[in-house]
Amino acid sequence: MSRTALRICPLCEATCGLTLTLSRTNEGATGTPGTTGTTGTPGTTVTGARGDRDDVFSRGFICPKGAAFGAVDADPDRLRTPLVRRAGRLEEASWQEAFDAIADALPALTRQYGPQSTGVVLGNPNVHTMAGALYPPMLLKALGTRNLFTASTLDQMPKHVSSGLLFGDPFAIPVPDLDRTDFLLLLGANPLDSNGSLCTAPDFPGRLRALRARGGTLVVVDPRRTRTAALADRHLAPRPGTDALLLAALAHTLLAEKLADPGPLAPHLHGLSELPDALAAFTPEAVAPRCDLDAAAIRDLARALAAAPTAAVYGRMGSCTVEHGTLASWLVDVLNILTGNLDRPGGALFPLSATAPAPRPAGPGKGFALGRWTSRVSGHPEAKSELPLAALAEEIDTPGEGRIRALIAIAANPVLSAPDGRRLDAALAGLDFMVSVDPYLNETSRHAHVVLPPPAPAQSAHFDFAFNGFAVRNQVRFTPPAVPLEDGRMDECEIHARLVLAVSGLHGTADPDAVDDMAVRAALTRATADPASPLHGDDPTRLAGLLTGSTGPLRRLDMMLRLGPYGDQFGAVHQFGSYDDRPGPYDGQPAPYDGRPGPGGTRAAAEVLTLDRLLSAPHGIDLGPLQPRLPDVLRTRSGGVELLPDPVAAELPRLREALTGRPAALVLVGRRHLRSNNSWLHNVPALTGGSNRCTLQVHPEDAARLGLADGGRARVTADGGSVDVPVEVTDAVRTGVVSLPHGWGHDRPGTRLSVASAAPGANVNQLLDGRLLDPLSGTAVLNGFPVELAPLD
Ligand SMILES: Nc1nc2c(c(=O)[nH]1)N[C@H]1C(S)=C(S)[C@@H](COP(=O)(O)OP(=O)(O)OC[C@H]3O[C@@H](n4cnc5c(=O)[nH]c(N)nc54)[C@H](O)[C@@H]3O)O[C@H]1N2
Ligand SMILES: Nc1nc2c(c(=O)[nH]1)N[C@H]1C(S)=C(S)[C@@H](COP(=O)(O)OP(=O)(O)OC[C@H]3O[C@@H](n4cnc5c(=O)[nH]c(N)nc54)[C@H](O)[C@@H]3O)O[C@H]1N2
Ligand code: SF4
Ligand SMILES: [Mo]
Repeated sequence: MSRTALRICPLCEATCGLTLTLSRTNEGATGTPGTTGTTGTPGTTVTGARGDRDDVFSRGFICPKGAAFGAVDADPDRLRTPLVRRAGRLEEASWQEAFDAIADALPALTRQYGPQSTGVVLGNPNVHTMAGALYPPMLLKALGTRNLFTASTLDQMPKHVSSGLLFGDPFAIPVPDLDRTDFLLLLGANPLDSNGSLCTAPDFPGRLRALRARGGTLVVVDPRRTRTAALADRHLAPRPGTDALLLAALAHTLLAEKLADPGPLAPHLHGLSELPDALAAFTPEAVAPRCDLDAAAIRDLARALAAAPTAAVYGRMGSCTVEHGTLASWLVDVLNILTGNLDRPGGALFPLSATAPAPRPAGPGKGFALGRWTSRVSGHPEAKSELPLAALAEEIDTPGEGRIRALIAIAANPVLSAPDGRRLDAALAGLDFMVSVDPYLNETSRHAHVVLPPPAPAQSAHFDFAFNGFAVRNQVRFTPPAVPLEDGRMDECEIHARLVLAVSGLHGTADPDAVDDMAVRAALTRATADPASPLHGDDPTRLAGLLTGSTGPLRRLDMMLRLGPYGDQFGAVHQFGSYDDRPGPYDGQPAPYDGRPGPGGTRAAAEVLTLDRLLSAPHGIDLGPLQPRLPDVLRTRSGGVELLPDPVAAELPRLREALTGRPAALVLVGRRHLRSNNSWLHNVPALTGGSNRCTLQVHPEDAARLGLADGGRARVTADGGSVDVPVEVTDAVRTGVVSLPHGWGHDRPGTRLSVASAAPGANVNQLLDGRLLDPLSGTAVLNGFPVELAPLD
């Protein structure tokens, strides 16, 4: 017999709702090899996954990764018990033994060497798990360390920094209003393969097609002719690393040709009058040779952007993980502001997530500071309380006071995902103690002294704390575990809570629920002490007693929903009475991307939110299209938008220098494949092979010049070392640019990745030595760095 269960897909930022088919293996429903396996209660297998057509946001969309959910879930290489290092070898152990080992080691190290001696690395899947949202802040507080490194400094940190400086809040990131815009300028993103990033939009491809179908314009800027570029009205293929120059020239043109018109934003803008001078050098004619674009095409683009009834500029990986990543990220929003598109329907809007703090009245905020401390070895400034992941190895292997001696890595594989994996690999091997919270024994976790494996995704509840804040439509969804927790497994929330207890010296004396109770108490105490809160003066204990939810993390979710912008404020007020008075979902707005309205009645019934209410809506609750939110979102010290913040102004001279610098003859960029996900899906047979291969794409002219043949092998060399790779000759990359995907290099001993290690690929990040960073954000330059190529055969 089979049944179905809903599960929000955790495999990318699109957050599609899936309908899983679950079968009892002992009743014969075994499915095909490679797509099924045992998981959950013995005998329960995920035998299929399809898009949930009733999901209020994804409406049935699914991609090949989501369709392979069963195979991902059932990978036989997933660890089923904790591992503990004994006499140098990792051996299976009980949870008790694993946490005992941590409680024995970490507090003692802190006592001996101080709190900075423990580092924390948080990897990408933390934004895809409930545990990753709820516990790491508490872990960091318990440890008292500033040595925090996350995947953000290999990714979107430039955007956090530019938003922090512009709006005073690093999380106030405007997203393109995909379903309503008339014009989308998309730089350095390939959503047809990535399914989108910092722009949560299930069926991003369908939404782009709908944009064109309603007469809108799509312009893609990418040195590769990606599948996204192939969909565009116009594709510009600049030299990598020059987006900031291109964007500056667009802004310059708007200002010089008097096309800038911020409209109703004007009263909130500070520094507008200083922009023309700051950008004076960046004429289209000045940047064109460096970008390798036509000056007239740049002018045309600026004019088209200004002329569009509504437009959104959106930049992602290819404009972030580059030399001037923060400047490019800043200029993206400068353009949205100059064209009056920031904060208006059809432009770029700030989503309002159900677990965000309730909106507060506009006014000056605390602002955003950079470089409040610096890293020990190279003096890199912190950004958003993080240090560059590219500098982790040197913080471990450079002797001296304050050296990192212990590491907690959660859902992170920096040996492959960060620069110079070889150095990091050696550094990890020299740690006094390391903990990995990871389902796999991989290139990074093989160095751990204790590995704590979370259960497979079908056994975990799901709520998108992070991505609802970047979603193109306000909505809220929750899925409980599809399959009960298997015997001997521990929910990832409990793993994190016990880790907090173990590093706090409370292992064995307190219950993991105590960690959640602490979080609840702290938040409710803050709310009741806040004169602006409707709960001001109330009793935190009374309020805590009102929370529903069968587990600690669910009670926390209930609390966040109830305190949030759509919440019931524990009955104190119907705060969002105004919410119910808003126009209906699509009143006065163009139809959504597929013309189908949301399931009838959900919105009318969307009374104030609680966990119970969310649980009664298994396909989610639609909270309507994005709404203008200025000036309430602003948290700068001035209370306005800081168009030309000091750190940006101080960085501009370096961008001016780039106008005259000599470009490298050959640079490397990355690429993503639809059926891959960073470093950890190469162990699932259903997702490997085909186009998902680790090949070096080279333009035919470059191949001829360098004597490279399609199918041959080449050695790529750069500052960090060399890698040998198969060559794929294709004109999908422009001349002077080669492309190699990341996340490969599964050839180290001591892992348990039987599929991935049989086709290991090469680690592109070995080409980097960790020194090349976007200075304002500490983000590694992963795109557009110089390489040399030589044939191997
Ligand atoms: N050259 C180059 N390098 C890049 C990039 C690039 O474009 N080019 N992209 C960068 C980007 S954007 C990112 S985000 C990083 C990603 O790099 P990382 O943050 O290191 O993430 P992954 O490589 O995806 O590895 C994720 C780890 O989490 C584990 N994991 C999977 N599911 C779970 C779970 O539910 N719980 C826990 N606890 N662990 C889990 C996996 O086994 C794996 O060990 O890579 C970056 N590196
Ligand atoms: N299938 C799949 N989906 C994923 C992931 C995955 O690994 N596989 N990873 C997830 C993660 S962690 C993230 S962060 C997102 C990222 O999702 P996206 O932001 O869409 O990133 P990419 O797909 O890497 O696309 C970046 C594009 O930038 C181009 N590029 C390189 N250099 C430059 C440049 O200097 N200028 C411009 N304009 N373009 C440049 C590259 O050619 C590439 O096409 O994807 C997520 N989704
Ligand atoms: S696009 Fe694919 S991988 Fe991403 S959430 Fe949807 S089904 Fe999952
Ligand atoms: Mo990422």
